Amino acid sequence: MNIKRVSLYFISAPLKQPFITHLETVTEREAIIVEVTDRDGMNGYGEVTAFSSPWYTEETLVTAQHMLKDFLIPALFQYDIADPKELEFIFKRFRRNNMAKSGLEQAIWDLYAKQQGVSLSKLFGGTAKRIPSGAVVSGGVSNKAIQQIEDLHREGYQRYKIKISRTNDTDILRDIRRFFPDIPLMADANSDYTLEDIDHLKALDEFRLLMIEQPLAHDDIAEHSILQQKIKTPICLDESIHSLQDTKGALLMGSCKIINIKMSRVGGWIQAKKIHDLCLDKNIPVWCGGMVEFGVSRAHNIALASLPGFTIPGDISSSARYWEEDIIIPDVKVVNGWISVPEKSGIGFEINEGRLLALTNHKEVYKA
Ligand code: OSB
Ligand code: MG
Repeated sequence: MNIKRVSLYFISAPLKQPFITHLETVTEREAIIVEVTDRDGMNGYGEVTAFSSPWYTEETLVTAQHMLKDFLIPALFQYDIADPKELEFIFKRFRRNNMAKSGLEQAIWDLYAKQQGVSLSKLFGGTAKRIPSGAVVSGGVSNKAIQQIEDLHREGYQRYKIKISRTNDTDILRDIRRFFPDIPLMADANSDYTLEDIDHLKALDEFRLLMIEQPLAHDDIAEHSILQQKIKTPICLDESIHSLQDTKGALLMGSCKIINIKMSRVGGWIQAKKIHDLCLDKNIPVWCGGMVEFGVSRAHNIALASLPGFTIPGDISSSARYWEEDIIIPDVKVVNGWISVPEKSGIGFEINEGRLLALTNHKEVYKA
């Protein structure tokens, strides 16, 4: 692929509105944008979506920098790869650190697709020309959540996800259902419950949720299978799924009926595609999760969500929900509830270089 350089842009920007879960409130979003450049000066882009602190996964942007600098980039430079598929074996000897891997792997796939002159969607067998959009609403106070849903509904969003916790679920769901009896609604618990809450969780069936996302421990597979037998609401796993192997375990045990595929959580395109293919084969619907991300990650997500197994609207919303100005051109727009899948090569968006540089606090360049 003639890769001659990897550049890391350490960026940060304030969110237009804070992203709130019972675990953390994010107001300022940091990320690493990975740029790989070939000998002809062509660039590919990826995004490390780890957070500043390890509240969602164990990684942080500092651990990702360490992994990229000391292991992943040197390993990449050791081989003259002809196809990004080789990265699976090159990165395999470094355990986990999936978000660091995903950022670099994405950039290399983007470059490869541009070298071949195809879109990432087409390269991975995407079939959808447009993808349905869903949005996430912070829990907290009912009237705020209801207002947010009303605004999003006007924009045509096709699925609503509310963040819940043990101390704030029934009331807010009841209030939402009173206003919107029939909207496609789901709840994300970010692992706030235990099996002792089984009766409480059973009672949530009355809200006819599309699914409940990650009710139990972030590192659990087994107890979710017990819970799934006791509740009608389909369970969707998020935090528990880091790999194809985790997915196999969850499906074998019946721990969920739906999987949230986040490319960054599973280490990139190759693993995401494998999970997708397994779920498609086993008739398990999947959807594409979000990371309150900048446009580069959003662009990869759009391509991923165009694959045929993605039958449920994901957490891919307009750039304008979070950003005053995104780092891609054009920014991601939801029109009547849909996002169109670009046909241009690679991620199909240009980099907004002025904006990227304006958000960059620090840059590191590594040469092959
Ligand atoms: O649990 O799905 C989650 C964002 C960051 C970390 C974890 C999660 C989320 C979301 C997606 O809920 C929000 C978004 O990107 O719009
Ligand atoms: Mg989640």
